[in-house]
Amino acid sequence: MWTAVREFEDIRYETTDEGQIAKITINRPEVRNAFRPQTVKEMLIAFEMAHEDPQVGVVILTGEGDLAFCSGGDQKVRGHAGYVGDDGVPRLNILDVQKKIRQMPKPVVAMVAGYAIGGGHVLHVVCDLTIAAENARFGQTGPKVGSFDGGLGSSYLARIVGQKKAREIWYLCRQYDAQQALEMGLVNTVVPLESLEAETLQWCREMLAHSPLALRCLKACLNADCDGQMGLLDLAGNATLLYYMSEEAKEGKNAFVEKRKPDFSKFPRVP
Ligand code: 2NE
Repeated sequence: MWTAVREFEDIRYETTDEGQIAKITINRPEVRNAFRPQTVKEMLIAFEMAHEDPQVGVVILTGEGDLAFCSGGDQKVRGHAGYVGDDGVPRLNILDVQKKIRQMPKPVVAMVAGYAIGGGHVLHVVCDLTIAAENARFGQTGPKVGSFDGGLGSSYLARIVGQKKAREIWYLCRQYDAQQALEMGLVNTVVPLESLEAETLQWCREMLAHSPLALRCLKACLNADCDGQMGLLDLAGNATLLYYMSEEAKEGKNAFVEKRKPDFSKFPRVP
């Protein structure tokens, strides 16, 4: 039922439901789906494909197998100043994926079986929704392995679970099971492992039945609350998009192209 759209080395990019649902799967189960620079590069391409494809309405992010969603940065390729790829350059480019998930104007759903740990935990945090299997386990490891994510990984986490809980998660590096995650509002629902994908698809289909513009604007509005001027940029972009669709905006453009004065008199100044 899934159709592979493009071949990658570290991920899979597939669609279903006539191309309306895209699924990005981190495919490195031998390291609990830890990401290396190549993985991140491919994730960025896949998210861009989903963003640009007008057919796609919802994106699922997941990990291959039942053992892990993602275990964060691949510690075996971590070098002096970041995660080192074949080109020898150290990078922390997973932050670009976080930005992409947040900024793309379509809901992104984390489908979590097994571990969502470290930078893998942050990935599910930045997704719009998280559907967890009963075997899911969540946590940060940064202070244990000499790392931290003070950006969305902490500040946005605190918006979700509150300051005290976010500090506990980061300072103590404990793991939390799916039920605990549900109780702290970190995930949207917990389902048996065998129904994880069916349930996730059901949530996606419910969203697909709703107004794409309404969902798009809601995402931008909810982001703007925490994203400062970059949040306003996205929110205002949506306002411009809607304005371009109006007869009033079209009058301005048409008048310029037709080399005449615009006539805005017929457009009401609504209270
Ligand atoms: C994920 C977890 C809890 C799983 O435990 P378990 O017992 O199920 O598996 P095991 O045996 O630990 O792992 C299986 C194989 O996967 C590798 C392991 O080394 C092992 O390989 P072998 O030794 O058998 O060859 N593996 C697992 N996670 C890996 C990783 N992240 N990098 C490289 N190899 C990994 C357990 O494995 C675990 O705790 N993993 C480490 C989690 C972690 O600390 N992640 C990094 C956090 S920092 C980060 O992600 C980050 C950031 O903080 C800021 C910016 C960017 C990234």
